[in-house]
Amino acid sequence: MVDVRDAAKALAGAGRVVVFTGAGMSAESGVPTFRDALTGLWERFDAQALATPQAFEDDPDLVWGWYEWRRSLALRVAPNPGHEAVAAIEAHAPHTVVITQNVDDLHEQAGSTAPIHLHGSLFTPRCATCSRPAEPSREAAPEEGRRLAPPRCEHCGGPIRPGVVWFGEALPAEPLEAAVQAATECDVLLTIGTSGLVYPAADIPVVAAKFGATVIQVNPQPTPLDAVAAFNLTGTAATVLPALVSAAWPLS
Ligand code: BV8
Ligand code: ZN
Repeated sequence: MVDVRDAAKALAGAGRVVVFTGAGMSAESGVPTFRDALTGLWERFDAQALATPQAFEDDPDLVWGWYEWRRSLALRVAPNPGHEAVAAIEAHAPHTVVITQNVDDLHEQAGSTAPIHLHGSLFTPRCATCSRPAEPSREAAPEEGRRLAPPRCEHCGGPIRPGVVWFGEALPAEPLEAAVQAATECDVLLTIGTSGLVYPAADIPVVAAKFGATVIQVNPQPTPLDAVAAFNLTGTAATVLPALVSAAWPLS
C-alpha cells in the first residue's frame, strides 16, 4: 500500500503528533461501536437516545445497567494491536498527544500514559446530585445485561451516574482546551476509527488541518473527515496501525 509508506514518512518526520481516536479503535477488542446496533436489553434503543441526561432521569436502572454492562465488558476485553501501535507511536515520537472519544480506558491498558478523555470514562462514576466522585463497583455486571438500580451517594443520597459526557452535556473544559491546543500545534494528526459525526470532538481533525497539519485517517469506511485527510488509509485499526508504525520506524 503506497499510501501507508507515504503516510509513514510524514509520521516519522513529524515533530508533534496527535492521535485522535473513536469507537472503531476498540472494535477489534470486541467493544461495539456507537454505529453498531445495541443488543439485548437495549436493542430497541438508539445509543444517542440512551446516552442522555433525560434517559437517566426517565429510567435510571435501564441506563445504569447499560453502563455497568459496558464497564464490565471493557474490563473483560484486552487492548488490540491498534492500541499497542498507538503506545509505540508515543514511544517513538516524544511529542505525541493522544485524544480519545472512547470511555473504555483501553489506551491506558495498552500503555498510553495520559490520553485526553473528551467524553469521560466508564471508570469515574460520580454523584448525579453533588458530583462527588464514587467508587466503581467491584463486581461485574451480568453478561447478558440487566436493569440495575444506580448506587446512592454516601454523602447526599443522590443517584450515582456514569462519568461520561452525555449528548446535550458540555464537554469538560480543560480536556477540550488541551485537545484544541494540541491540534493547533501538531505536524501530523492521525484520526482513527471515528465517524466524525459528533461535535465538538469531530472538529479536532478539522482544526489540525486548518493549522497546517497533515491528517492521516484510518477507517474501513469513508467519513466526513475524508475531506481534510491528506492520507485515507482504508482498513482497520488493528491491521493498518501496526503496518504504519513498522514502516515509519523500521528498525524498531
Ligand atoms: C454538546 C460518551 C452542547 C457517552 C459520547 C441538541 C442538543 C445539544 C447538543 C446537540 C444537539 N444536537 C446536536 C448536538 C451536538 C451533539 C452532536 O454532535 N450530535 C450529533 C449526533 C450531531 N453533541 C453533543 O451533544 C455534545 N455536547 O454539544 O453540548 C452544550 C454546550 C454548552 C453547555 C451545554 C451543552 C456531547 C457529545 C458527547 C456525547 N457522548 N460518548 C457514552 O460513551 O455513552 S459520543 C460517542 O459517539 C462517542 O464518544 C463518539 O464521540 C461519538 C461517535 O462515536 P465514534 O467514536 O465516532 O464511533 P462511531 O460508532 O460513530 O463510528 C465508529 C467508526 O469506526 C466508524 O467510522 C467505523 O467505520 C469505524 N470502524 C469500525 N470498525 C473499525 C473502525 N475503524 C477502525 N478499525 C475498526 N476495526
Ligand atoms: Zn451526592
